[in-house]
Amino acid sequence: MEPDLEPTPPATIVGVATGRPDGGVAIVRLSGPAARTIAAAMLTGELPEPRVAALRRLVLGERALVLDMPGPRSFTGEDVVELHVHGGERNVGQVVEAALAAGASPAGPGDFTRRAFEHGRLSLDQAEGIAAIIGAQTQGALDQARRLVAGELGRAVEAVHGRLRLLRVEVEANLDFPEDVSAADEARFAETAASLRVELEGWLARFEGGRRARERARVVLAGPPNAGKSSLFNALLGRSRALVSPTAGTTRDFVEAELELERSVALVDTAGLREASEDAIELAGVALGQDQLAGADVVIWLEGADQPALAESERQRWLEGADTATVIPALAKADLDSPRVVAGWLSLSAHTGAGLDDLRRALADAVRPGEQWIGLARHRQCAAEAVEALGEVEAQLREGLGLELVAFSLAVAQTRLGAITGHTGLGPVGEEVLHAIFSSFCIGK
Ligand SMILES: Nc1nc2c(ncn2[C@@H]2O[C@H](COP(=O)(O)OP(=O)(O)O)[C@@H](O)[C@H]2O)c(=O)[nH]1
Ligand SMILES: [Mg+2]
Repeated sequence: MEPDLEPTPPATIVGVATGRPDGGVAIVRLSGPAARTIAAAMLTGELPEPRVAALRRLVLGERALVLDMPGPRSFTGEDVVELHVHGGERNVGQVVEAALAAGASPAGPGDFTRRAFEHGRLSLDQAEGIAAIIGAQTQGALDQARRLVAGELGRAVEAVHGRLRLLRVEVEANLDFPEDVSAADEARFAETAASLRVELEGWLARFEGGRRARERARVVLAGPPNAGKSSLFNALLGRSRALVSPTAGTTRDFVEAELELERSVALVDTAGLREASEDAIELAGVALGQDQLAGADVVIWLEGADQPALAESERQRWLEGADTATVIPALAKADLDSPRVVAGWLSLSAHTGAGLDDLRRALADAVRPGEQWIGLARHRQCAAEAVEALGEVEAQLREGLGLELVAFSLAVAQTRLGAITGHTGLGPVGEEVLHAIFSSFCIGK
């Protein structure tokens, strides 16, 4: 039998592009080779002229504003038809049912965006940017997501990727004639690989700044019981949010509130840290406080000026879990007569407000994101793997291991870097990567 050489055409999918619960209008979107035929079958009249919205009556009785966007100049790159209908679960459900009855298949999560990627309308990082816009919780996250969609990261990746490709091609061109490669050529290869690695290492550092700009920084108040943490927490917020009492062990849970500095941060008050308590609830509070320390970006370490100094080793032991945080040490209750002072520590009074401006300034400095750039966790991972492969290239050249290995490591670097945009130049991006990205979308996107 003759093998069937015709590839099966992709299914035409239907999904609701607007959110749930519905607003006044819902958009039912069709994409695929049969989008226009299916839409035409759902309408009583003709499809409107391409890219011109027109009101039509649907066979099922509902009216729709219809928009026909023939491919390839559409979001997915395929023929797309949008039906803007009234919202309402029952109504919209019936419109979708009518499309299914006319031959459409239900869209899965991210299917429209995935088709856009597959037809070259979007790169992977832009598709991730769309998901990031939808999920953005902070202004920093939204700004970065928009920059991703605008293609800023993708363009930078393409530039470095192009230089990497040139180097690989040059090395590969010499594979058959290794005797023609001089030491000077090898030194030049190593130099180019090193400069690409340094550039990507710079990205890694700036990706971290980007992450900090996207996420709200966590500032955790910690220290022994009765230091004045809850009083300071309330004073910084300008209102009584946490309980204050002369009885040590009053704060048992942690309390969190938003504090506006240059940008808003999460300020967290914790139970005082001490081991000697017999009280199970207080001990549980101490454990919660330690969890908070582990997730802290900044720790305000507070001791009362009226309290005996804690041994440095004990302080360090409490702060062990907060190893990546910036620690700002401070003494509270500076208004008391002859209080303790420690060089390099802030002196504060929650009662008089003394030193609070200095503390606010120190906090704002500590949470300022620094040089920042867009780069989600997957991008960071890809760039880190490319850096590693370039390191191998340098080592292989240094040790004279042969150009085959060098060419292989360069191909690895090129593939890893290209995986950011999905354009590796060396074969397709793995299905598991695509699945992980697009399955995080909602249906209809
Ligand atoms: N004089 C003075 N007393 C304070 C100050 N801050 C807190 N205190 C007192 O210290 C005790 C413990 O305060 P609290 O905020 O509950 O400490 P925490 O256990 O660290 O949360 C309370 O009696 C407070 O009134 C301050 O700035 N000046
Ligand atoms: Mg307290």
